[in-house]
This record gives sequence, structure tokens and C-alpha cells, in this order.
Amino acid sequence: MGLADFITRLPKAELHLHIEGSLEPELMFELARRNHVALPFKSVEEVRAAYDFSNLQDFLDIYYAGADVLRTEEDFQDLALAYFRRAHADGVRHAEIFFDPQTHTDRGIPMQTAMDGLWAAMGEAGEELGVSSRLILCFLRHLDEAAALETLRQAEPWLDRITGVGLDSSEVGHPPSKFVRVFERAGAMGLKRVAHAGEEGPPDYVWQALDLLKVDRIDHGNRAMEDPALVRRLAEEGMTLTVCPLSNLKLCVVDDLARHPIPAMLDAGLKVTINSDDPAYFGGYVGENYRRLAEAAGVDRAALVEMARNSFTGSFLNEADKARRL
Ligand code: ES4
Ligand code: ZN
Repeated sequence: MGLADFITRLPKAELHLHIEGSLEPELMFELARRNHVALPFKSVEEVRAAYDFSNLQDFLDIYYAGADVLRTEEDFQDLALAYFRRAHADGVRHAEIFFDPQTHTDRGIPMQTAMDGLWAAMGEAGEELGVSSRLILCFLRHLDEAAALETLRQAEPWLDRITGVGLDSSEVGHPPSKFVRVFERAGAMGLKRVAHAGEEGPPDYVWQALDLLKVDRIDHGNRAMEDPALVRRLAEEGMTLTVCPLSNLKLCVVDDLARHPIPAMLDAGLKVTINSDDPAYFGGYVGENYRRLAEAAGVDRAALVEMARNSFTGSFLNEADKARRL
């Protein structure tokens, strides 16, 4: 069997996916038209040409601008359903999706609009595609602690729909320590905890995510490899890392997929998973991330299987559902 078919047939979970980052330029134009929103681009080609990033902030500026076309419950539902269809075609059986409520509430879109649209799509994904899913509410770390606490308070009516909280956006200068009380409260509410750490930020931010935020997973974690004591800690704890190869390439976290840290992470005994992060912006969904990494970095099929297994064991499914989905 060829590599592409092998990867498609491998049962996978996706654990690091920003739903707003799955907004393809075609849907962006459709929603702009539907909602009478002016876009700073004339064509789909012009949008794609703008996706040439030097770092995380370059990307975030355009990602937040794109999200402005999302106005109604139906928009969020269409967005998420399009993601689930593509993920399903790649052999994804379970997806834990991030959303950034502050990106929407700060422009006057009520929390309920995103919550109902995403929830409707999650129901359809389960019924029509057999793809199970969970929702993770992310706090924007460039905003302050009070804003994150207010967001958590606003989410209270939907706690039955939310599995966990995460921390994303501009990393450097916004350490995990800024959100200790937010994550404490989320933990007390029974929510799982994850945080982006060590994408652009130093290994110390990964230590903080573990020790101060008490995270259940680390999102990215690439720069943990600079600190041998941290690598030992992550390996001993069996901590799942949600790594995103094409994101790392597009945001210049790595200069060449052939030098991606995943092979070294696996050698160190880390529980690595492969994910797409913001697939509409970074050039590929999860299958493409597996394929490009395997081809460029010489990761063999046994290692691909190991990472696909890690995606289930590191998921927030209960043990019976993990076994059923695998
Ligand atoms: C993100 Cl790649 C990445 N890093 C941090 N925050 C984000 N939000 C959406 N994509
Ligand atoms: Zn991310």
C-alpha cells in the first residue's frame, strides 16, 4: 500500500485544531457575501498569496481579520461541518477542537452564537460521519487575566458542552503564569486543561504550563527539546504533546521539515501526536501533516502508527470510547 493510503486508513484523532483556522478562503468569501462584510482581498488567490508568514504574530493578524466574517450560528456550523468532512476524509475518527470565544465576543458576537453553531456541527459529525468530537475553549493570552476570567464566567451555561480550556495566541511575553487563577478555577469546575507552550516561547513556559497551570497536554512543546531535564519530566509523566509540523514550517518555527524535532522527540520517549493547527492557513489537513513529515523527515510507518495511537490515548475520551474509536 502507498504511503498516502496507509495514512488515510490509519485511525486518527486530531487534538490540536483551531476551528477558526479551518476557514478556507472560498468559505471566507461566501460568508463575507452572505453577511455583507467587506474583505481586504479581491479574490481567493489574493487571500492565499497573503498567507506568507515570518512568525506567529504575522499569522495571527490575518487569522483574526479572517474570523470577522463569522457572524451567525449558521456560519459557525458551516465552518465546523466543512472541517469535520475534510478530517473524516483523512481518516480522523475523533477531533478535539479549539475555539476562541474572545475573538467573537469582543466584536459583539454573543458566546451563544458560536456555542450553538459549533454544537450543531458536532452533532452532525457524529451522526453523519461517525466522527466524535469535544470542544476546548481557548483564552487569548495577549488579553489580560480579568478578560479570561470573564470569558470563563460567560461559558458557565454551556459547561456540559465544554471538555476543557486552552491557552493560545501570542506566546512570547505572555507566560502561563499570567493565567494561574483562571486555570485553577477551570480545574475546580471539572474542566481539562491544555496550553500552547514552547512553540515560540522558551522551555520555561513549558515548565510553567506543567507546574502552574497543571495541564493535561502540552500544545506544540517543540522548544522543550532545548532542556534535557524538561524532556525527562515530560517522558516520565507520559505527557501528550500535540505537535503541528506544517504549522511549524509556515510560521518559521522550523526552517525545513527534514529538520523537524519529531524524530528526536520520539527517540526521547515523548508521547507525540500529529495535528494540523490551522489547516486553511498552513497548507494541509492532518493527513497532509503525516505525509509531508513522513516524506521529509524519514519517519517510518511504525512511528506513524505510534503517533496515531498516541492521539487516542492522549485524547479526553473515556477509556471505553478510546478502545472503541481505535
Ligand atoms: C495559533 Cl499556531 C497558533 N499558535 C498560537 N495561537 C494560535 N491561535 C490559532 N493558531
Ligand atoms: Zn495552535
